[in-house]
Amino acid sequence: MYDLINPATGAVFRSVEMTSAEGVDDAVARARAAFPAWRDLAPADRARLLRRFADLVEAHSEELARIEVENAGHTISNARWEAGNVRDVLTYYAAAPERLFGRQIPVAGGLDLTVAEPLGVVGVIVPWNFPMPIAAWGFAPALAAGNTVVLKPAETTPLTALRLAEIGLEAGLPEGVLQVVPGFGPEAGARLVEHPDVRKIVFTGSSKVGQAVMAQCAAQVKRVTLELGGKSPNIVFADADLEKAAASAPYGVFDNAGQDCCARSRIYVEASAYNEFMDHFLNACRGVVVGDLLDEKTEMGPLISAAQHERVSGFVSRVPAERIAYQGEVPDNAGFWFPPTVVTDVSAGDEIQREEVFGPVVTVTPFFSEEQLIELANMTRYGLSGSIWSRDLSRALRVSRAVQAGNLSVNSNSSVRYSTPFGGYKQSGLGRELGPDALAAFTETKNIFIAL
Ligand code: TXE
Repeated sequence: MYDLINPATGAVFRSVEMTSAEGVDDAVARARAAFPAWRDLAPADRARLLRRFADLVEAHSEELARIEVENAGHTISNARWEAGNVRDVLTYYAAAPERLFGRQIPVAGGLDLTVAEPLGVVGVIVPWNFPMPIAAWGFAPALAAGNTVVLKPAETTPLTALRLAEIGLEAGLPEGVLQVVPGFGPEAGARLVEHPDVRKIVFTGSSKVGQAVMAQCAAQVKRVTLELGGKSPNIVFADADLEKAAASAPYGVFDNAGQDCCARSRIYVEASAYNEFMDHFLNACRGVVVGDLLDEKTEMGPLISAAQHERVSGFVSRVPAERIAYQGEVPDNAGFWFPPTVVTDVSAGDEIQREEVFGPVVTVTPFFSEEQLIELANMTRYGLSGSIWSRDLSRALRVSRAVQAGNLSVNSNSSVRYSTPFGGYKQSGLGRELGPDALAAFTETKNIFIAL
C-alpha cells in the first residue's frame, strides 16, 4: 500500500494498492484480449461510447475536481477546468473514429489505398502535475483510433485516473479497453515500457526518465511520444501593452505553483521598458491569492510533495539573497507551500536560468536587441513553449518563428488547446499530443496495392 498525502496539509488521507510487474502483465494481457473487438467495433459505435464517456465526465466533474484538490493540491478553479478539459478532449476525439481517412494515390497498373490502422495496446505514463488532462490526452485519441490502453498514473496522484476508468466502464467501454494501474515508476512503469505486447508508450515526466524510456523503446523499435518539460521564455517588447503583459505574467508561471511544463519561467523584457514592466509585474505578484484551495478566488496552491518542496527550496537557496526581488507569503502549516518568488540579475548560465525548477519561481532579465533576445531565448536544451508580447505583429511573428519551441503564443500566455498540436522541440520531447496530429501518433499507415 502507498500512502497518499494531501499537499495542502501534509496529512495522509488514503492509501492505494500499488500494481506489481505481474499485475501490469495481467492488465496488458486483458488489453490485448480486448483489442480485436474494440478495433473492429463500428466507427459510429466507438464514437458513441466516447461521447457517452464525455457526458459522464461532465456529470461527475465536480466530484473529479474535488478529488484532485485533495490529491494533487490544485485550486478548485483549476481542478474544474481540468475536469472540463477531459470532457472536451473526449468530445473532440469522439469525432475521430468516423474520420480516420486513408488516401487513394494514383499509381501505374492498379489501385493504391492507404488505411490508418490502430497499433494495439498503448501504455500511457502520466506525471503528477496535471493528472487528469495528461491522462486524457493519452487515452482519448488512443481509444478513438481503436487501440486499447493501460495507463500508469504517478505514484502520488492516482485517484482521478482510477475514477475516470470507472466512469469509462459506466459509459459502456468494454472490459480491458481502458485500465489504470497505480504503481511505482521503476516497477509498474518500467514493466509497461518493456512489455513486448505494448506497441506504443506515451510518456510525460522528467527528462531523465524520458531518456531511459526512449532507450528501452528503441530496443523493440516501440513507438514513443515524449513530453519532458521546459524552461519557456516570456518575451516582452517595449511596444507591448505592458500592463496587460505584466498582469498576465504571474499566472504564466505561478499557476499550479509553477508545476507546469509550459511555465513561462524566464521573463525577458526589452531594456527600455524594464522598470515600467517591473512596477506592474511586482504589483501583480503581490495580488496572487495563495491559500484555501476550495475558495474559488484562490490562484495558487502548494507543491505536490515534500520531495518537490526540497527540490524547489534547493534551487532558491542557491540564488544569492540580493537577487531575490520578491517573495510572497504562504500558509504556515505542514503542507508543501512555497511562496511566489521573483529573481533578477541572473546570467544565462546560472542554474536558476538553466534548469526546470518546477515551482513558483521566475527570473526577469532585460534585453537590448531582437538578435540578443533570440539568442537568450534559445539558450536552453528545452523547447516547449513561449510567449511574445508586442503590438508589432510582424515582429511577433518573426520572433515566434525564430524561437525553437513547439508552442508559441503572441500576446497570451496560454499553450494548450485540445484541437491544436502540443509538444516540444529539442529535449522537451518527441511527437505531438492533441489536435489532429495525435491520431497519426496512435495509428500505422498501411499501403495496399491492387493490380488491375
Ligand atoms: O518525474 P518522473 P518526477 C520534471 C520536473 C520535476 C521532475 C521530477 O522538473 O521536478 O521532473 O519529477 C514514472 N519507467 N517533470 O520525479 O519520475 C513515474 O511513476 C517508467 C516535468 O516525479 O519522470 C510517473 O508516473 N516510468 C513533467 C512518471 O514517470 C517511470 C512532469 C513521471 O515521473 C519510471 C513531471 C521508469 N523507470 C515531472 N520512473 C512535465 N513534462 O511536465 C518513473 N516513472
